[in-house]
Amino acid sequence: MTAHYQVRDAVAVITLDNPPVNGLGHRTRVGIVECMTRAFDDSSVEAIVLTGSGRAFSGGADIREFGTPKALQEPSLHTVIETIEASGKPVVAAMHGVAMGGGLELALGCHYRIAAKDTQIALPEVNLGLLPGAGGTQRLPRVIGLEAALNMIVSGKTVLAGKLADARLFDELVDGDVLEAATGFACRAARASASHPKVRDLAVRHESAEAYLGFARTTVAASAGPFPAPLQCVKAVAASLKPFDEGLREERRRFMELLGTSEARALRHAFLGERAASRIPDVPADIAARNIAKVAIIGAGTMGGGIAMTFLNAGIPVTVLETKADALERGVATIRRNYENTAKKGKLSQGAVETRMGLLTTTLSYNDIKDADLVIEAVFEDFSVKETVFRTLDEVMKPGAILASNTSTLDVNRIASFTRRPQDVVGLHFFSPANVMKLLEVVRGETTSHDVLATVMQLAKKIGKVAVVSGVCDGFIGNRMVEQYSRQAGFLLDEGALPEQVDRAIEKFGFAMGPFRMIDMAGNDIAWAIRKRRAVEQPEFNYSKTGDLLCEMGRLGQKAGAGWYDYKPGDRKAYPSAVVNDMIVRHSGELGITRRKISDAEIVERLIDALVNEGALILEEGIASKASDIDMVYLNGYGFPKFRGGPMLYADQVGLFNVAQAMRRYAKGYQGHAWRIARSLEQLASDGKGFND
Ligand code: T1G
Repeated sequence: MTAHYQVRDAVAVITLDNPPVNGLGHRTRVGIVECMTRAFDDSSVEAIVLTGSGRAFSGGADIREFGTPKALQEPSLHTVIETIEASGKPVVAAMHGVAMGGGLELALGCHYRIAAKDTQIALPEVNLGLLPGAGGTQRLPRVIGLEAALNMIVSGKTVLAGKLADARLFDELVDGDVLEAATGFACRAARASASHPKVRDLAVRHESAEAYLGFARTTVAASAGPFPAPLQCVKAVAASLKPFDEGLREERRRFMELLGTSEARALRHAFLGERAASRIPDVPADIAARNIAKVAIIGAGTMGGGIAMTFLNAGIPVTVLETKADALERGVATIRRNYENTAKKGKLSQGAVETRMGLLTTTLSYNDIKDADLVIEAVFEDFSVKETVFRTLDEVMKPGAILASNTSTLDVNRIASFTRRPQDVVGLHFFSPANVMKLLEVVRGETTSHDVLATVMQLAKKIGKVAVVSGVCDGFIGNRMVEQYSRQAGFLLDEGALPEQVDRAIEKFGFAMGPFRMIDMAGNDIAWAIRKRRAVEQPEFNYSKTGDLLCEMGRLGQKAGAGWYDYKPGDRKAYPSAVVNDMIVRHSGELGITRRKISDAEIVERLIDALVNEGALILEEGIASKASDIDMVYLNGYGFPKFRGGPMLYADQVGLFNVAQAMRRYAKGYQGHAWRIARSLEQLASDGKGFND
């Protein structure tokens, strides 16, 4: 059972017990109703206290049930709350840890609420593409006011209970034992009165509600982008001005409308996928992690500096090692400048800047980093340089130190072979700017030990990264997929499209930036070098030649003032380039291709299907262990639109039968041999399944 019942001094204590956060899944809801009924029937019970075991009162509805019949199976959360509210005996919520979503709604259905001051309070449903669907939009305005409730619900932000002391939400806020305080309060309430307050009976007051709500609707509609939930939240909260039952019905209707949206499914997928990524199938969840108290970073360049900031932000001391003093000075100056700029924007106090800088030390000597628990090299992407670094680290670092490479494509197994401790070697592929981008690809070598993997996955959460484990292959997960995406973008130019059309089409689909604007920003010479390497290693792996022609024209991108687009000094805007477009059209002629008008739909389909197909191959080869890992990579490192959930979830929603059909069509077209359709994708399509089933 996931709700326990115990009577102490005429008080029935009902304890939610559904680890890890007392999610209000169906079994828990049944348990609460059964315990409540038992308390009603027990004449020795004068009052009831509802509390949560472990670290939370309740984290809300059980997100894992959404999309299954259990989510709405009776007793629904509404039924549970009505049962509590209708109780003749006073029901007191004893709240600690987390009271979020349905967990807070459950407490709002109680007659009284006693909370520890540091309890995290939130109605974060909007982050899941939903709205509070068990009375939260109707009850919260009645206890903290219309505006405060609307702000909390539309933002989904967490507030500490102690900050809400002036509101009618809590009857007592305690520092000590909240269960003891609640039990005493319950006894007194039972003896003080035969009737007990219901939040639903309170009125919502606001001197100019319509004007305020009109402003809120306009503001939220303008900023919600592709997500329907924020505006629905405003409308549901507005209904709290109506009679309670009428407002509750409206909330329910709007909640059910959102529950079935693709945006809600995408956001749920992102929430659960981020957390599932930290679970590595063959690594036991309870394996002991190594302690990481000190970190060393080799290289104070853009990546090394960004990585250093990531650890400093988490309060972890960092020593940065360089070969030359001026490189160190430049690196430290850049770190300080970044923090100062953040402080100027009011996002960081000057004190915090100094605290973080105080955790940073520098050195020119390997001897100064030998006691670090983790060392990350962020040096030039070249095997000979990596070999020198890792052979030195192998000599210098204490036993048990984790030796990590920030390589973005090189073979981590080969890097590990430069040491006598390959089990301690792992890839930690950060994305630039490393102190901003959430994605961290953890590249496991054949010999990387389980406890090293467990350690870096835990550390990733501490430094605010979404970590995804990748096996060793060229480009790991993200860069390997983006290569196929870029390849299709080039073929589209050969066939009739121009860079600005391709970028515009995929940006309309939701990407932050199309492939040509993106490579102009990253530098066209990077892709050029990869193509040259590929031409030697895999001559059959062909590309559109337009990328090479562009580089031969010296158009290396924004840094050269010209790339696929023209740029003006001091202006980052990308202007379509007549010179480049002429080159593209001329090149099609040289290929003997009659250029054709290509629809935006075809552009999007070919770019996305190229990602999906490579993702399927990555799964087949075991480079990624689950489709949601691939989605987490693309959502957190490559600007895939969050409201679509990632390439693999999007393909599921298109239907793999349709995806496979399109790929077969493209496989017959120009450069069709680029479409080596993944066997697993064909199989899933014919079985009528999806990657995320
Ligand atoms: N349901 C199921 N599992 C949950 C969960 C939930 N609500 N919340 C957390 N978990 C799991 C999570 O997947 C992970 O599992 C573990 O708990 C630790 O989470 C009707 C419809 C509570 C602040 O949106 O914000 O109520 O990977 O790593 O950093 O109106 O989890 O270990 O197996 O995040 O300490 C509304 C979402 C639901 C709260 C804890 N509630 N959760 O943070 O740990 S919809 C939420 C969080 C709803 C009603 C509506 C956080 C946390 P695993 P974690 P954490």
